[in-house]
Amino acid sequence: MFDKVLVANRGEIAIRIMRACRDLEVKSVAVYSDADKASLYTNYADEKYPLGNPSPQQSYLNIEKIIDIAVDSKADAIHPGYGFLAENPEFGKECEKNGITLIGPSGDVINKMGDKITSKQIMKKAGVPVIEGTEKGVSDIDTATKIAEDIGYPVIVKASAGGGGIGMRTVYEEDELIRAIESTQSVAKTNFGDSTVFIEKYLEKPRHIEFQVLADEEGNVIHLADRECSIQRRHQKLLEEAPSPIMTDELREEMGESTVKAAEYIGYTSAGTIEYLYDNGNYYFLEMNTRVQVEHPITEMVTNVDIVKEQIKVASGKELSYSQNDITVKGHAIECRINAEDPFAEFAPNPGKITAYRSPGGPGIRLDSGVYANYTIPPFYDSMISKLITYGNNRNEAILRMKRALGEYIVLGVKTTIPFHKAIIRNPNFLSGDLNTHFIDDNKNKIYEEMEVVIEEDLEYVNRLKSTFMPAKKIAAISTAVGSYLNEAKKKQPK
Ligand code: MV4
Repeated sequence: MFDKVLVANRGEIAIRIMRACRDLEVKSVAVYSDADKASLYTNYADEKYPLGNPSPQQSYLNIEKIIDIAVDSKADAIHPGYGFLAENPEFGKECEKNGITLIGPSGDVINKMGDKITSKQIMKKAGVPVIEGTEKGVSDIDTATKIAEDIGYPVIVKASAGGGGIGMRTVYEEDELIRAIESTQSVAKTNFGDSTVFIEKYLEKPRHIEFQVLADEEGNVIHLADRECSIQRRHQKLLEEAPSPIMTDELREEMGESTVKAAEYIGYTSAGTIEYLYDNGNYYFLEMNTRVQVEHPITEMVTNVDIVKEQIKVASGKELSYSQNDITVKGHAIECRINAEDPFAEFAPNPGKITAYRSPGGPGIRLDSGVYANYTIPPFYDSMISKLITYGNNRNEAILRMKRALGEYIVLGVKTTIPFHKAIIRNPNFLSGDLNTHFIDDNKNKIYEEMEVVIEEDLEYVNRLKSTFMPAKKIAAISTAVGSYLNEAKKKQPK
């Protein structure tokens, strides 16, 4: 096992990784920008080293600085978390040159899975279902027209180098095809420096279901079942659950087998995720994420496997602690991503000082947080401040616990997505498990109406807190903050 691991990330995921290190009795090293000197993770680590200027390019994306710190601190491995350098093959090469283990898959696999056409070709060869469409890039319009006609409209034009929802256009009739191809090519060229595009059948109301993979260096590959990730807004997930409400033992067996086959075929190591689109009883490979994901805790809750711990163990050359037969899905878990964003202003980031903070607790609650009372959220990075995860023996119990936990959770001073989550958790379509990737758009009006109700309930709750530990002055401040939020919310109702 490693003696010391440097965590090349910040916020809640940095703490999550350091917790796994501590459980393994491995020392952890934090790197922090000037904006993260007072962050929770910075001071949780056994050692901390400054990165200087807060700009991501100069701090958490600065390969040279991070490698230098790893060498100086005598760390034998680096965990990149998600985002930043997590899927950067260049970083892996630099680690290798300096004799440092990168906790993650090989650069070769990252490259292959980063290209949508390549990954789709590979998965097709591996025998994993893929969406009907072109197997290569298309550029001439005659070929494109013929292909689209064969597949049948609607089709979708996608950039091979695309990501985060950038470089995608749906086409409902032939007239729109040329323009869609040209515009996707141009967007792809600008954003990714590669104008290659391909065409697929467009699935109109699919679910996004993904499978967690773990693989060691001995060739052992297992899957940790499914997560339902359909509830997202502009390609940012808001709420995830495990298992998917539509999952059956048979479908899990089949999709799990596909997942393991896919990972085996590419010689995958470490933790990873295979994303599928599920439509009408069929599932199709969408892409592979070659990192540990934000939503990994819901899988940890229902499988009882510590994914980050396993990831560190396999990177140190140990075998996986589990075989497929050891893995069962028990109960249900839900995660709400709590962002410092204003749901009444198009989810604009709302950094600033957290003036009052109270964590939820009790049975079935897990809070992976990167913040604390009086902490100031810096404006330079992602707006996620914590992940609230609940577990129950079944979906209904997990939902009721989420309702309770969201109700207990107080974050004041900055606007958060908590009221939005409260509204989702009461939505009838959510409650019945009727989900697809258009859930937020399709339920928008209902969600915003419900938010008014939940904010009024927040006000009542804060008033009841008067007899608790908080000084009267603080209670007054909270009441004012919640009250003004309610007024604003009423003004900003979308048409
Ligand atoms: C699709 C699709 C429907 N049909 N492909 C969005 C992100 C990118 N990685 C792939 N995406 C989609 N590809 C076909 N052939 C719908 C989406 C999609 C989506 C997928 C997963 C989760 C949320 C989504 C939201 C909008 C569109």
